[in-house]
Amino acid sequence: MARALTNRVISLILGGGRGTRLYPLTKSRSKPAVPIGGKYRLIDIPISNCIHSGLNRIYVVTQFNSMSLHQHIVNSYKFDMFGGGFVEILAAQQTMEHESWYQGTADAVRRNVPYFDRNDCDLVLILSGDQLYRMDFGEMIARHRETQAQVTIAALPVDEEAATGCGIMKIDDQNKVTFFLEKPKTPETLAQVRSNPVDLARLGVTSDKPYLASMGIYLFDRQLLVELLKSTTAMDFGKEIFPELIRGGRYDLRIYPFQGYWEDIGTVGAFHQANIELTLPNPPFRFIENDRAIFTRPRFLPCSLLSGVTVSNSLISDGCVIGEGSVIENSVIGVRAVIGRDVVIRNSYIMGNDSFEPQDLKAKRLASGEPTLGIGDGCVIEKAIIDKNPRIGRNVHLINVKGEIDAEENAYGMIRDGVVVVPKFTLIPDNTRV
Ligand code: ADQ
Ligand code: ADP
Repeated sequence: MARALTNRVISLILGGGRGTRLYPLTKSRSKPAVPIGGKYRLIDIPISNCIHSGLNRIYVVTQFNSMSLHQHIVNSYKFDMFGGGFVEILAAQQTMEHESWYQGTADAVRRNVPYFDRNDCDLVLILSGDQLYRMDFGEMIARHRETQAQVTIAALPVDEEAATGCGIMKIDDQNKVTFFLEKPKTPETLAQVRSNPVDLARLGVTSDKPYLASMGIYLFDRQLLVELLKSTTAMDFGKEIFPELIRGGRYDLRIYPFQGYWEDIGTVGAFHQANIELTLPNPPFRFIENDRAIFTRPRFLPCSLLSGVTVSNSLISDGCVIGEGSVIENSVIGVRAVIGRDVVIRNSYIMGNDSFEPQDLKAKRLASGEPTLGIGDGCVIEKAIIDKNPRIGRNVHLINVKGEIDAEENAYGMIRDGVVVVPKFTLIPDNTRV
């Protein structure tokens, strides 16, 4: 992709509101810092897509900046290597004018206008921070410039079930957006936003996906974006800004059709599923493909030590120790995970540990009968997410005994979307049943 097309573009990654849908993974960290795929963090996905697309001026807009997010970004993205770009975190903070947190996506962008309203930027690429996909934004930018659109929205054909969770668009024969409705729920509204079969055929879409969903990936002419944000109080792009822009008919909004793998992983259920799907023999998403690797922080960790372990369809990250007789199936095991003997782990994401447990501390804990770092002997863990640095005792079963879909938070975590989630640093006594 010619540099000239992309070097006047600034990317803004929306790193999350209050993170309630991913709670308790966001209990003590900002959403972009949530670990994914064993050794990555959510923020690595949009940043890597940007870098591969020749975009190296990137802001991450987030409600709060955790030490780990800052460390991760500083240690992973050293942009002198990429020719003078940057990745910077813009955390919501109280100022003389604004006391509160960002009120929505448009508000988050509005409060950061000074960072991109500059003469060396003519387009602003707005991205979500909680999606798993690989896209060449360079092509989208080229299409935007070619068509002289004012706003281009990446669009994915979806079925009816997915349509209810997305902003849905209708287009004309020039791919201009003629209608935008955020999360249509009723049969009437769904019928209203269903695409014309002729348009779908032109895009090469099969008839079981008759809705064009906004992927939350927007390319805006910088001046128009600044004007809009200054002249309105709209808090949200999907609910307010797009419908309003289209209603007047004065603006040129187009779609950029996309048909590759793309998943919104903003809920516990979707996040769990996306991680488990990485373990399929033919995963729908790979962290490296055609030289387009997802980047992350380089670590210097030893290889994992597995003694007499039965592993199938699983990802085992570096620095793990897994004890004899354990069985790991359809699971992702994150960096530095410590798993005892005769443990069974199925359909789970074990995030691992931030550091190794010092030998003397481990000895002290063992002597006093306390659980040590990791997962103790004889545990059974199914359909769970175990956040970092757990101390799970022996013979603990985390299997959602009652088959609940959602259960209130207690000392061991909570159940969301049928997934048992154990927050960071949780201590679970021997023989506990969840
Ligand atoms: P949602 O994902 O439901 O739909 P939203 O919750 O607004 O929309 O999140 C969009 C992105 O912005 C996410 O990455 C989120 O974390 C982030 N975000 C939300 N509020 C924020 C805030 N206050 N500060 C910083 N970041 C914030 C959107 C669109 C739909 C589209 C789907 C596709 O509204 O039209 O179909 O994305 O996933
Ligand atoms: P997260 O990124 O999971 O939100 P933190 O904010 O706790 O986690 O930060 C994790 C980082 O902090 C790790 O990269 C690690 O360097 C450091 N860290 C966390 N816990 C410890 C510890 N007990 N000892 C040393 N370093 C730690």
